[in-house]
Amino acid sequence: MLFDRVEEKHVTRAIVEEFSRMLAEHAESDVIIVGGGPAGLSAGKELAQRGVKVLIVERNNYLGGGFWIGGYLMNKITVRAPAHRVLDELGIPYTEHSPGLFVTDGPHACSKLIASACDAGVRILNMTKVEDVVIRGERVAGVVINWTPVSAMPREITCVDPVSLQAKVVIDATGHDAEVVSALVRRGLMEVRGYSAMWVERSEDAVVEHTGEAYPGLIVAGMAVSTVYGLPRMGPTFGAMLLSGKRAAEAALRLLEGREE
Ligand code: 48H
Repeated sequence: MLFDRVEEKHVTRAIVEEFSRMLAEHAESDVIIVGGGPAGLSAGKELAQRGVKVLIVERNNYLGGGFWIGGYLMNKITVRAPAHRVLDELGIPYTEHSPGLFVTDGPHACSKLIASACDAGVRILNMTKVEDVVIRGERVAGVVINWTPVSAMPREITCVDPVSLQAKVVIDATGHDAEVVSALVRRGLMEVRGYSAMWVERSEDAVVEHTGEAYPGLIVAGMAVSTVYGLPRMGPTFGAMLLSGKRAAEAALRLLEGREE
């Protein structure tokens, strides 16, 4: 026989035991990143490379968010200078389509970004939806999670309580819906303006500049920043998502080190 002798029970035990160990270890993390799109992955990679214990919680069964496919279902990704330097860091090939505008393939770019986060040591919970926050005093101190399929079932046949994960810092990288922030908005603790109309040249600088702590213990990154502060959208160009992730990581490091934002 080509393969070692392994039975079904061994496969099942391997999965259950390894998953349970990982989840138990991450009942508390230094940083929980909600959303595994370009902003969340970029933040996770930067933090894990610096030895921070990071968990990405992603509601889908795949990572990458909108980074797999560019605009209009065409899998070309664009970034504007200087964000092509991030593509260099990740070893992603690209071409300069016009001065300052770079094009790469979505699947290649996205899979390299995911691999870089995994290589750095980020742990990932897929098919897990963040539905609420943990609050300690005036500070976000974790997230409330449930299996994604639970929220897809009719309310009358689901009575599955969620569980919680604690973290010193939470990053909302959930994209357009800013779902972690929304949990604070529902309680009257924050206000959100909603992202504004498309204006590429204004949007990307603004997203990176506004990336940071939006509520004690909660940092916003990526498209969620536009939603929170009413910034213009940028369409299918991703440089600001990558640089916002890096900036969110820097903000998280400052909070972990006890330095105020
Ligand atoms: C767990 C969740 C939850 C939840 C959502 O949409 P994303 O790719 O977000 P960003 O900010 O990294 O990148 C935005 C970019 O993809 C984009 O759409 C751009 C640039 N648009 C411009 C424009 O003009 O429209 O990824 C967010 C991720 C996804 O994977 C979601 O599944 C996940 O977050 N997510 N995960 N719990 N409650 N909500």
